[in-house]
Amino acid sequence: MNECMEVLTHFSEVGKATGVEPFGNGHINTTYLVTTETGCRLVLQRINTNIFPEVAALMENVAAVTAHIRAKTQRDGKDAARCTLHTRKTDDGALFCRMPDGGCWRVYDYVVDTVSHDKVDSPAAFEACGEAFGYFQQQLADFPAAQLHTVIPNFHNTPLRYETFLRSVERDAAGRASTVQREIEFLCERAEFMQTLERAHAEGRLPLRVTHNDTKLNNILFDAASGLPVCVIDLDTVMPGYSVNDFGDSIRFGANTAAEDERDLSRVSLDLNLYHHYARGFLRGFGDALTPEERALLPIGARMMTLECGMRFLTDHLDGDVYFRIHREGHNLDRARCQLALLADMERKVDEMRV
Ligand code: ADP
Ligand code: GN1
Ligand code: MG
Repeated sequence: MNECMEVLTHFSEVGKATGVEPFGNGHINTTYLVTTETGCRLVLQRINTNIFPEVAALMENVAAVTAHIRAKTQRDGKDAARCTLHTRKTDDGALFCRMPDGGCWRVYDYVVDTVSHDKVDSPAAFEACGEAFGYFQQQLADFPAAQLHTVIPNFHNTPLRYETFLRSVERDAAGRASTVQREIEFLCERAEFMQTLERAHAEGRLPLRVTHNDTKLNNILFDAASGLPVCVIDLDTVMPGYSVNDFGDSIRFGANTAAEDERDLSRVSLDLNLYHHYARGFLRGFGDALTPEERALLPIGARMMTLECGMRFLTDHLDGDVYFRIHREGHNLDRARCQLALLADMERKVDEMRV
């Protein structure tokens, strides 16, 4: 925590910090909740520079996207105070602070009177979440995509993720490949399916848009009183992408009857009721901007993100847990198995997943 105090001296306008505690359940950055002597709360984050080496570019994206959302919300006459993240500047006027050890830190205002969830509260709340992520895309539909830096190239290019996975199997850095043959085969059998969205894009059926790319339930803040979404957060991966993947990532996390890392696979399945609630909200939030072809591909997006995420977890397990933060031995393998079990259930339910 001393490290945090040291960092905060470069953000002197926030005042004297009286409390710092670890915060949130993200897998990537290191997040702290800071309380100051005036009772103000802030979110202090050490940005994971292994994953985001271009921090200046990343923060330019965040600044541009949040400015766009804030301006639109104000124009629509809605409450702009909590609609998006607000970045505090350093004493030098920068969007982040680089410390002598190379650590890069940023400070956001804590979005007041909000909570985040790792589990869906109710079908209605999940539907509202779909609406919020759909609306997020609608708000960014006229954002000049060329202005965005590509912070992680090919982030949701599933066929390329597959090639990376195969290289990890080959390299077998942690000596684990022989213990996960079943999972490796499961993924290899779906190599053809992995091309679906890239092919649709190449054929002009799936446009590139400015998307969030990490639409997990805990990347949205809900109003503590009403339970309704107020703010989409974790904007690090806002880049050109496919609408259907934003839909899919929310589904694989929120419409799973079990947690993302559930070990008892008999508890893992797609909750079709939640799925359709989310879809309804997403369509409403997106409005007319979503094309009929995109709409038809939404169920593929759900399967694709579940498959890709499972493959990424398994890749990291094979690599020796170098990407996602883990909290126990074999954690990435548990996460991977859970995603693959969820995908298998989705495959059984394809007919019922049409929207
Ligand atoms: P990660 O990339 O590690 O997922 P996030 O930016 O999503 O990091 O932050 C982790 C968690 O911290 C979020 O899931 C949320 O619970 C909480 N959080 C982040 N920023 C804010 C904020 N400005 N106000 C309130 N809570 C926040
Ligand atoms: C990471 O940062 P967080 O925890 O919201 C990851 C997502 C994965 C997700 C799986 C930058 O999201 O892509 O889908 O874990 N973010 C990055 O839970 O890789
Ligand atoms: Mg997050």
